[in-house]
Amino acid sequence: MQKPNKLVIAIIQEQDVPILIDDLIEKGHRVTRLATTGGFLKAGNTTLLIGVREEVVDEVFSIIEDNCRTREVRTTMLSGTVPGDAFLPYPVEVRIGGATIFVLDIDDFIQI
Ligand code: 2BA
Repeated sequence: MQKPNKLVIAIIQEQDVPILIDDLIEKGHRVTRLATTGGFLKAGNTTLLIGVREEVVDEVFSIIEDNCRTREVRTTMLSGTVPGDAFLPYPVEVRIGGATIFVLDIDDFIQI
């Protein structure tokens, strides 16, 4: 195996995880799944760590694009008021995903 030199970090919705991971593995990629929580919605999501060679980063993007959908979510937020006062709930509609992706350079890759 050639050493990966890019780390793709992809934050995706939980509904898209099983099919996306199957597709990545089927196409020969290695992936680690982390259970994470979005800061805004405070709801569960999934972060994938995918170490790859630079030349296949675009292929990974298109696998993610093929398997991750955008969804509208209705939720209730609480308005911030002065401490000790009541919080007022108000509805918001939020568009999530398909995926939020970061690509980092890998300085070194060691397996012991
Ligand atoms: P959450 O932080 O729970 O955000 C869920 C969705 O809420 C976001 O979808 C966006 O549509 C909306 N949202 C987030 N922050 C907002 C704000 N301050 N005001 C109004 N609306 C806001 P996505 O943008 O698709 O993000 C999905 C998840 O990806 C996020 O979940 C977070 O876990 C992660 N994420 C997105 N951008 C990030 C970033 N720059 N750094 C780290 N994580 C990020």
